[in-house]
Amino acid sequence: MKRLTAEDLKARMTTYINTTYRLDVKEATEEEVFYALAAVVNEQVKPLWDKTNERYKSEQTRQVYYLSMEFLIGRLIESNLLNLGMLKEANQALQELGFQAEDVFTVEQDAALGNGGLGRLAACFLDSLASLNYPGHGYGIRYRYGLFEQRIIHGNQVELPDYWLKKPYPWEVRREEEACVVQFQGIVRMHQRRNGSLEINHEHTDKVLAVPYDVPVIGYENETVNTLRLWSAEPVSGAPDNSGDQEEFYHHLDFEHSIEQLSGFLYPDDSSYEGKELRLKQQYFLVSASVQNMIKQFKKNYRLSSKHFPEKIVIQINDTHPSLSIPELMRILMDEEDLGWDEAWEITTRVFAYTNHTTLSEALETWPIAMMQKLLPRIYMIIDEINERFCQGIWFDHKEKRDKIPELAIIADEQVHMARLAIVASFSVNGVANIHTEILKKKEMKEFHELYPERFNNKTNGITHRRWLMQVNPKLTSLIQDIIGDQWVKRPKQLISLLRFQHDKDVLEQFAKVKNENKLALANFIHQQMGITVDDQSIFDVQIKRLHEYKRQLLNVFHIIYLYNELKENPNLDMTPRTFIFGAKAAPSYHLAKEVIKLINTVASIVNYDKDTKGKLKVIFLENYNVSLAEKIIPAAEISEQISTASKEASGTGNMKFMMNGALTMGTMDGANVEIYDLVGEENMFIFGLRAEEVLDYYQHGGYHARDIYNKDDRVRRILDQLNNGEFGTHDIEFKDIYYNILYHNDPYFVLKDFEPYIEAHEYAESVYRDKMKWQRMSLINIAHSGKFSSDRTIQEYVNDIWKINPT
Ligand code: GPU
Repeated sequence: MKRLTAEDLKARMTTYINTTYRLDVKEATEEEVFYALAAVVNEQVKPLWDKTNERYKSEQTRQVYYLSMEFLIGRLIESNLLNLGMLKEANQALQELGFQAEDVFTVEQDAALGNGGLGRLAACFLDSLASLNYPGHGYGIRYRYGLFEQRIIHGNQVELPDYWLKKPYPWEVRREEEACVVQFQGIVRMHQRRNGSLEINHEHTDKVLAVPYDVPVIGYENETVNTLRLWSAEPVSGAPDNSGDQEEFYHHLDFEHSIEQLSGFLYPDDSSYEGKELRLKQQYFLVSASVQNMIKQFKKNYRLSSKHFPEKIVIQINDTHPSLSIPELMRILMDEEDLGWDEAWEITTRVFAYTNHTTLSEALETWPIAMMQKLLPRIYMIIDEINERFCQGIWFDHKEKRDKIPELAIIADEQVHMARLAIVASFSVNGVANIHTEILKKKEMKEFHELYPERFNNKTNGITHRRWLMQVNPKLTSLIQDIIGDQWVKRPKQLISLLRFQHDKDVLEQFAKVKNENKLALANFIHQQMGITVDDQSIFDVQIKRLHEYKRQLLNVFHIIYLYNELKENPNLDMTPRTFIFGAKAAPSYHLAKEVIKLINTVASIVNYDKDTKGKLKVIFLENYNVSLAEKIIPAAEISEQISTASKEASGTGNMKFMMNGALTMGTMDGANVEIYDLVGEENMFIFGLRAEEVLDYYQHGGYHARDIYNKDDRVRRILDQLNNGEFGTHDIEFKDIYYNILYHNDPYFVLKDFEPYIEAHEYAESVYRDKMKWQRMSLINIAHSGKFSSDRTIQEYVNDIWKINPT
């Protein structure tokens, strides 16, 4: 396929603008130019997309389907251009047409169809699948409202709806011919057939039409275009014939409205679980439409009987959110394909693989039996049977585990335990970083691991280096290319050749220069957004991620308050200036998390305007943290805060993005930080705090004594008292909840316990920063080792160990 030059792009965009808007280019707005550019991209994509699909069909390719309630894809214009090999050309074309590329790109709304790490991981995986030529597609929900837009008003988070579809979304194609019906509620009747098998009639159901919208997933310079298929909920039929009857008509409108709620909004909870019925409906809506669609395509394109399904299809479920796909496949195989239980089970258990993303108990999904039975009667019957057979199997074949049945059973204490269902039915169960997988095997899923050791495996997360290095940091990318060429683009581990330059002062200076330019750009952005001037010579210390107690933004704030107190006592303190940058959304119902946002903003409002700090301390809370904002911040970061309570962060993926952009990790031995440590060594990052075993040990023995630290450590006592006595805040109750949580609930996330080591790690980091060359060397070593964290490596491991698919 011929790549378009800047001239070609200009010509095509001009034609589009002339004919569609009947305008000259110079009269066009950024928005019109954006749609013109997107149209040109789509023109390029169309034949590649068709060809990819034809190839999969004609070669009867084995394919993987990634089922996920979240795909946090962000903006696509730049990554689509990059992957088509046209990003530079597009930048040039836009400039020559008299537009600022950035202003054109930002017309596109972020598709925020995800909360955080789990959803962004799904997006990176799709990029890697396509870029490595693998036949793999995503199935998700086309939420009309994505993750809420955050405003900060008087320091508080305020949530606004994210109506991202207000303007047409240029990347999606509605595919009405692929629509299908999803059924809820109703009555299940069973008849014994003459041959003894059961006939199932599921009647009087509520029916919803699932209509797919397809988004192309473009591989990097390889002509592969896979599909992200997002389902939208619609009424099965229009208004009734007798719509002359007003009453009836209004009733119908209410009904339509209730159906459209199904794909109405994304639940804003990250790593936490809420047992809301609408969420359960969303989950079944996704999996039923997706599994029906897979079977339909399989039959149409492969002309094989359903027995051959596991040879051609593997389904990866992204946490337990889509785990109802298991009983849904059983249902279709038995009730619609007329297979018996054993045959259906044999097929099902060869198809599913499950990824676990957390050990936090508050995130493990369980659904009340009553709710599931009412909403999904047939599905519940099937889960009940799976459970019955599973428990029988333990009773008879694993006598040694009889007493463990209550903690193994899928249905127990009035609840359906989704992780247990997923483990029992999947041929593979994986965690997302070594330490996380080990904790699953030894603690949370110990009993299951003993039953099925062969199912458990690790797949350390990754990020696409195309977006998170090449797209977001063009300066660093071209510097790396100047130094080691571009082999690493296709083989990111080749970044390791940078190591040869770790003592090359000239090279280190060049890296420093790039970082400084990126810092300046971020400083300008901050100024323009918030009117605050930050010192571009200060250390840019960044923590951007969802707000959670376990991620310990609070520890970060305590450090800032400590520095502020020091400066107040000694305004002439010799301290390298710091800029602390935060971005974080809190789940709307998560009170303590919102308090921490308020605290960060309150500290900012005090510190930033206090003359005694002499500009040495700045605290910036950037509102509405999302993928596009991350893309601006990460290239400019120098310290990457990855400070979760050890054992709590399954992997983290932000840590990898920062490392790849040359920031040094300030972190606990948690999640994938441990694997960064294994690569770069303790001398090239700042490790501090309790280890996972210590934390787990404390939990087993009822925690530690937070109060002792309060009593002994003046710095800690001062900070907590400041929170309690209203020194921060406009009225004196503002931060009491945080105070009480630490002292009266015994600091469940070990903030005080890790305070001193954290302060020391920061002091050490500051001392290293004074030695510019040393810092740059550490930074270079981090970039050099970051290739391991390309999601290309992760995907290759899924392919080799789980999916067994072939590149085309
Ligand atoms: N994660 Br469970 C989410 O982002 N949302 C969730 O609901 C659950 C987990 C995250 C983990 O917290 C993070 O450590 C991990 O890197 C990410 O999933 C991707 O695996």
